[in-house]
Amino acid sequence: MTPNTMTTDNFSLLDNLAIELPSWAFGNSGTRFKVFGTPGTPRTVEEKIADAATVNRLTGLAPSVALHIPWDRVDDYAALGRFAADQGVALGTINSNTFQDDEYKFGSLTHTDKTVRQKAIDHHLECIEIMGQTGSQDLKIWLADGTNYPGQGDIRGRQDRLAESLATIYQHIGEDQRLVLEYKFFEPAMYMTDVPDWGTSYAQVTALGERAAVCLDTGHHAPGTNIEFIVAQLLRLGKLGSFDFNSRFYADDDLIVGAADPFQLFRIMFEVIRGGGLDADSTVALMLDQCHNVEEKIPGQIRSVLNVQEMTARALLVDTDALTAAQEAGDVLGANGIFMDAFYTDVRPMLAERRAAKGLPADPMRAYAESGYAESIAAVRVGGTQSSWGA
Ligand code: LRH
Ligand code: MN
Ligand code: MN
Repeated sequence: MTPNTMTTDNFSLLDNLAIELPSWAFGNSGTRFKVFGTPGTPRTVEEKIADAATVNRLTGLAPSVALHIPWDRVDDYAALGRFAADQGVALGTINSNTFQDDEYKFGSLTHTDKTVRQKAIDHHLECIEIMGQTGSQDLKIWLADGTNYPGQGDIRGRQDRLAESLATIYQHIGEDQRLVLEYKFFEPAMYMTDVPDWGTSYAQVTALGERAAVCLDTGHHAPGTNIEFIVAQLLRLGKLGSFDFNSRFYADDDLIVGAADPFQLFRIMFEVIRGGGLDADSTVALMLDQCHNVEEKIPGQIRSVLNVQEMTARALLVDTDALTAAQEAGDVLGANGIFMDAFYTDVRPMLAERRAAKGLPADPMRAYAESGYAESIAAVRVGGTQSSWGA
């Protein structure tokens, strides 16, 4: 039996951890039953960015903010970029939205009507133009396209039209830009979704070329799916472009990452590290895609990035030499024990020390509560319309 010698030698990789925040996490969200308002909720994109920058100031983990178009449409994106930079963050991924217009009732990039497909393509071209102005690298495409009843649509014809539409969009992706295609197994389509799984996304992006990759949203899988396997496979194939982190108990809940299943997050981060996804030259982009329906939004985002950091730190503790030796010796329980030893280690004191050494608050949740920021935005952000998921 190989001795298990856990060390923090690899902890320097934690310095490479950067988690992009979604602008829409700071707006009000809810279910089809009710959207609750919260004092201090942003009314403008700038206010969303200011909240995201607060999360970054307290954690040092969230240097960029993703925008969703048209929710975050502004007249001057270069000015928005300067505003973000003044706050200490950058503008990141541009997310397209072809799921809220009446014309898209029967699909967008897959629609049988060429004029609807063209409208959806043109929307993506607008997003690429915005990327030029914000300096964003990634165009993230998630499609609500799909059907509700067997026979409603021609499954194969829809794939063909999707391929053609994506190829048109891809022609406009710049040398330093990427197209990432997100999959989701169901919802809003209930019978058949046009990009339901990593295999479909992989097939579509592979046909496009080098600058197209898969986006893995952790909430978009059937219960019981082995997500870390997908992570390992996509990294192996060089096609894991980005993550949308969140967690789910049932369907696409968009709950705080690591809240539902911290062990799953640990296993995912272990595969990310194993596949080089945390190396300095990694091209895997980590992002949250969450909503905070009943909890406070800024602490919700702080908790989320800390959860990713904690599970990453635990994954870095795995004694990989001992693990490989146990695996190769057929030592099933020994290998499992090495893995679990790392998972069960409480890294919070070590991370608090690291933060303090870097001039960050040792306890960012507490620092936020004591900062007075929540009270100040509640006092100042009166009047106007609070932003919400979808606006
Ligand atoms: C779809 C999704 C996708 C959207 C976001 C708001 O469920 O995960 O990433 O852009 O939610
Ligand atoms: Mn998503
Ligand atoms: Mn989702």
